[in-house]
Amino acid sequence: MFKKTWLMMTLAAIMLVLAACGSGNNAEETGSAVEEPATAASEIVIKASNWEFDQAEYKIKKGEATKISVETKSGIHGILIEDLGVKIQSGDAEVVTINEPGTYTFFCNIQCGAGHSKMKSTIVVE
Ligand SMILES: [Cu+2]
Repeated sequence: MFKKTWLMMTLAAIMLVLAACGSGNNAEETGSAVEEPATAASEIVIKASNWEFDQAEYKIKKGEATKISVETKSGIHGILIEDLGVKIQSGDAEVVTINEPGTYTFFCNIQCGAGHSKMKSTIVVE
């Protein structure tokens, strides 16, 4: 855990340096793509542990901006909703609006150990 945090901070520092060097005259645009979680109409929380998600399905209303939060109770996990191209690490959240009803399977996208391949759940949009 500690090592990982250190690595992330180092990477962040490197990115900052690179960004500072390469920004040139479009520095103004930095940060324009940041998500605004406050605009979500509803929220679901996906709790991950070793080695499962707390629910077999999570429900979202179609067309409604929904904040998806990922929390970790044990281990280090994240989710990847392949069909939507959405990736969220534990401790993070993302606001998504899904207009197409259906069942979207997602997986843990971090090699978290022996039960990793069993970490699978679904988001049902209706
Ligand atoms: Cu995993």
